[in-house]
Amino acid sequence: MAEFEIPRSHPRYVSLKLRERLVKGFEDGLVVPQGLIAHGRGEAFDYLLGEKTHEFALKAIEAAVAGLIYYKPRSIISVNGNMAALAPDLLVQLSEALEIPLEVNLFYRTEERVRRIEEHLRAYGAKRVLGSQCRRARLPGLESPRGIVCVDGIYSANFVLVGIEDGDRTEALRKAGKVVAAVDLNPFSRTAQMADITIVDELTRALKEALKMAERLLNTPRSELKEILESYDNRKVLASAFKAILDRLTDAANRGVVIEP
Ligand code: PTJ
Repeated sequence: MAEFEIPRSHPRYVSLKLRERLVKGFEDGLVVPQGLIAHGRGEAFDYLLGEKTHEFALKAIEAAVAGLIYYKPRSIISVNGNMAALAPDLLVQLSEALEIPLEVNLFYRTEERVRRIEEHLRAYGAKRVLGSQCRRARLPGLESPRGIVCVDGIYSANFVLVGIEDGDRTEALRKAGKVVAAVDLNPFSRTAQMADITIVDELTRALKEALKMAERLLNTPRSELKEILESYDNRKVLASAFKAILDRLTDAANRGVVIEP
């Protein structure tokens, strides 16, 4: 692809940079073409949400990080092509800060892509990555080869963080008895609806907040982590996400303006 530098002054700089990362990820064999389409759907929902991290997302991020710490050593961060292309640095930082492994787990799985994504994460400093070399098992309820997971990773985990994920797998993980936290900009999606903890936010924004949250929660007593998890109400969080979209649309419908000239 021809080199094109997006000027920092561009009003949509952040969004365009994320697109570039995905396109580069596609060219490097990390991202599938379907991942580019998935990103577009995410962008549309991000517009509706006003492209910011809402209070309801922070609540979900707090619960997700509390869960990752509480369920250690049986927690894991599942990484697909889009996540690896968009936020390799943040994923590695979170994995290192929490001492929780990353597992490359793909919807459109090929061994070559698993290996590439793993190498990509290692190039960003990941020390705990599962994927190509692990002892394998099959997640019940998912057709081959999508259900291939690592025995010492997702298969035996009690808590799984997923992002930009297909609904089928979230459902299969839930059926396998795992607590699932999901990052998904679309609160209507199967993943958003099926997860125990739904972070309705853009992946890179959510991970930045998760890192701050990790710093705060790492030394929190287990009893408090448990309390955060027990008092968390995903229905309420999802309802707030729908309401945020509704309020923004109502305001736009009343005024006909969303960008002040
Ligand atoms: O790398 P693979 O093989 O595992 O495949 C990855 C894709 C993304 C192709 C696969 O998981 C897929 O098809 O996902 P879906 O069913 O299109 O769902 C993706 C969801 O993530 C949609 O609800 C999008 O709105 C949402 N989404 C897209 N980009 C982002 C996002 N959510 C948060 N942050 C984003 N940047």
